[in-house]
Amino acid sequence: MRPTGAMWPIRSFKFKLLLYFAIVALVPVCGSYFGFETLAKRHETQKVDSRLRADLRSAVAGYSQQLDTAERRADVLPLVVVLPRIRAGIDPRDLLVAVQDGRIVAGPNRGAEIALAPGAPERTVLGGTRYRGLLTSTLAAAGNVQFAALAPERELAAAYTAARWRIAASLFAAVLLFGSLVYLLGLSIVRTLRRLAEAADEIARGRLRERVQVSGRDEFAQVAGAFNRMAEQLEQRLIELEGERRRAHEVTLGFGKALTVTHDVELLLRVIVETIVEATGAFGGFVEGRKGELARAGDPTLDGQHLELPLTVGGEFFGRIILNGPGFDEELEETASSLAAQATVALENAQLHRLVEWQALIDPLTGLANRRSLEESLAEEVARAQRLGGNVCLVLADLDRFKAINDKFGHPTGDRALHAFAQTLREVVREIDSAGRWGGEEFALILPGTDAAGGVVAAERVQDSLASRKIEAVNGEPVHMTASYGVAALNDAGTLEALVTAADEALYQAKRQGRDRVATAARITTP
Ligand code: GH3
Ligand code: MG
Ligand code: MG
Repeated sequence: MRPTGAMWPIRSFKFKLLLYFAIVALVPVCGSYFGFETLAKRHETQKVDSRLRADLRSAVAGYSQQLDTAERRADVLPLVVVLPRIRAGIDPRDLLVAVQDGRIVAGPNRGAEIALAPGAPERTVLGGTRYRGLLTSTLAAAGNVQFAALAPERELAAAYTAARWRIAASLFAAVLLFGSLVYLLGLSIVRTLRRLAEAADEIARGRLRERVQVSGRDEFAQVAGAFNRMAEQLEQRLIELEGERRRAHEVTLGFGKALTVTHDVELLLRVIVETIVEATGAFGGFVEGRKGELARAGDPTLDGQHLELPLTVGGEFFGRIILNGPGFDEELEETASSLAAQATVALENAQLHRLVEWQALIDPLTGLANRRSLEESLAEEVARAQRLGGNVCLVLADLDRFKAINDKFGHPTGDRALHAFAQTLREVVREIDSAGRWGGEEFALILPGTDAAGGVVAAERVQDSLASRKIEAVNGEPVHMTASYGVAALNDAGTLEALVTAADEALYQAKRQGRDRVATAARITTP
């Protein structure tokens, strides 16, 4: 527990309680003390007064008796003799004196004046000692005699002091008793509060299993109960948060991994929409591209709230993700946007990857497949033909005297001519055929399911098409260009290597035979 006010330097609640109690209790206790003291004083005085009255009654009665006896003997006794006789009925603590005309005539302090009014007890001083005294009225039948009973004030004072001590002791005992009760009460409150504070500290340290013992049904028990319920809620919430965090972590991890392992755009889009749907708790969602739906997850047709996330890839509009779910707060929208942003990066990477891949397989001058791509295609087709049975025909074409064109018109015109031949190939080949640049001014056609005769037909078609094509040099002059063709089929050659060698040899043969012609190992066709 931390002290909150500088006003109260006392840190313990039980001492504060005790202090409050002392302030609240001391005023009535002091009042009671003075009240009780006055009462006790009066009581002690009354006790002494009635004792004095009893003394005098006894003295007067004793004196009358003595007088009667004396008369019978016809003998008058002096007071000095009578007084000791009647003293027997007097309280041993008191003095008894006989008084005549305001002066003591018998008993202690004989001859001294006594200043007492008859009938009313009063304070008086005799021989330096203070007394409380009571005087009878004059007993007329016995020669103006009065009796006075005297109780020493010292005795009265001692009684007062004893009474005062008794009162003080009782009040002190009462204060002590109540004080102890208050202290114990404070102690029990403080213990409960300390238990609460300790438990709260434990919870603050992350130990959410901590609970406070609830005993009784008072307000403290209610506070403890409320505290326990709060701790339970916190624990529950933390478990939920932990679960959510783990799920988010797994989603992010899986998402990141999925985005890096594939450059397949279709697969990427599916992963993206699935992840965003899961992360936002949506019913479903789909990616809408320029030409329609590209991927979907869950059920986006259910009744719910919509959220649209645009996908801009490489600075261009790619499409948008449309989500449908029970609701999207700011946090969920942020999550979805952040995932969409990551998705954008992955899609950009996929596009770049595709471009690089394309560049690796395409000849940049002609836009046809390059040597590597042609070799891969050829290997694939040969393998398929060998596996399933069938044929593959390879046609190699080489531009005739191309060096001369370069020399005559310059390299840019040579490039133009290469481009024109590539266009010719493109126009002639079927969908399933592949055309590419074999290298320099050499080109290749791969014709699956075609024998050498079919290859010759295709080569002749190219030859015809090239003959009718108008090619212009950079300076506008027409360029006449022919090519020689070597044709070979797998079924004749046997293996891939033999096929290439046979086609090459056939081409060499066509060149030797005079160029602008188609040759197979077996047959040569002339224009
Ligand atoms: P042949 O009829 O025997 O094939 O004669 P040719 O001149 O075509 O053969 P050669 O192998 O002597 O010359 C090939 C020429 O092709 C040489 C080279 O400069 C040219 N060439 C190769 N690649 C390119 C290219 O990309 N652009 C241009 N402009 N010329 C190229
Ligand atoms: Mg050549
Ligand atoms: Mg050539």
